[in-house]
Amino acid sequence: MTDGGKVLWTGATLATFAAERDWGLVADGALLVEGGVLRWVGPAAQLPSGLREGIGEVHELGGALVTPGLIDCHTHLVYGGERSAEFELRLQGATYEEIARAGGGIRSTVAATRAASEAALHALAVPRARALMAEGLTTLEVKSGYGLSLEDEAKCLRVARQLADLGLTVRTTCLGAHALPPEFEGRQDAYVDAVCGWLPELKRQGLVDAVDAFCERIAFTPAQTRRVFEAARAAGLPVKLHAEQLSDQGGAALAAGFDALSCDHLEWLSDEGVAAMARAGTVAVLLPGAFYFLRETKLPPVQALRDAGVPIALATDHNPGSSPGLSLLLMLNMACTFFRMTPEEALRGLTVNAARALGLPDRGRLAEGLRADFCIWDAAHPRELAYWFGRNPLRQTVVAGRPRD
Ligand code: DI6
Ligand code: FE
Repeated sequence: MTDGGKVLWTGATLATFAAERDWGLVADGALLVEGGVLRWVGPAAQLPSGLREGIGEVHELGGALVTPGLIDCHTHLVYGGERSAEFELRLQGATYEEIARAGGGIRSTVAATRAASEAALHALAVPRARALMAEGLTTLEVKSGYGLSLEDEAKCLRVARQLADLGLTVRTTCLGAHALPPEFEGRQDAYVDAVCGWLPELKRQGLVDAVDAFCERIAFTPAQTRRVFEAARAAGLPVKLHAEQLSDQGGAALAAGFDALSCDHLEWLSDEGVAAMARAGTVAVLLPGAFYFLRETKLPPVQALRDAGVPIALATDHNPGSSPGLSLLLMLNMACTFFRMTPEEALRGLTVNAARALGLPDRGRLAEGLRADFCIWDAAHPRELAYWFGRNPLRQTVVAGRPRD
């Protein structure tokens, strides 16, 4: 294909998400792509004649469904080892928090990640990314947080950045404040100081797009989280927060005060938290995989978020402890079954609102001027993507206008 040339994709049902509500469905639709960007989107019969000139390639889609490329805006994809033994312990009655407090949990993944070379971590991360790509992933966020030293965090972030070579956009987030590493036992504040000190260096190395923290009883306090956010602000980096996952710490309101891109998990989010997020325009990232795998019963306040107009995104939260899953389509189904989101809200959560949670206004919808990242599905209506589970109707993914295998 000639890279800059015009390519027409036609004969499709488009789920454009062009408006604030509803699918933005276009029957018998067409997409005109030029230079990796959507040049025109609409009913094929209305393609202006001036734009028809010079089309070098036409793909007839025979009634397939086209959606924006899927975006996983919250993962911990780069790590060593796995935690199936901990899964067994939980089945025998131990809780996630008990395991974490006993030095298992995140800390065991930290040991395995520190012991792994960059090449080994890359070899482990590639099949995970490929599993997500098999269901239409085009943009991936990856957090550090299993290295917990400047050197090991940088190692993981470099591995994450390398995944872009697979044909993805990768955004990286420093989650140094994820857990306390063993060498800082009893010196939590000193560790927070260290994390704050890494941010300018990671930024200088071009390894980080945002900063996250785990604000929780078993992790970092709101006061410590605030210090991390102040350091992020000083380094010119936007923030996100693992907030209100296991208890209400007031983390969402704190993060909103720093104009956070997103607050994630949110099962224990209060009304004040919802209001603060609405005021700041912070996206609520819901993580049904972790909810499911930890057998949580407290639901995130979806109706309150809707009523307040807080945009809701979804993500896999892929990690070895609380969400060892690699299916975006399953997240759609779970968001509907567990959280009672509509299929339209769920898919919006993996496209438009996920893009917003990453601060990427150039994608997430099918609209003129946006990146030509889209998925072609063997489905008649987009709600089918949330309806089936264990069935993958993806036909083809297109990234910046180019078909990807
Ligand atoms: N919340 C989570 O669910 C993951 N991290 C976090 O802050 C769990 C990470 C792990 O258990 O390894
Ligand atoms: Fe997470």
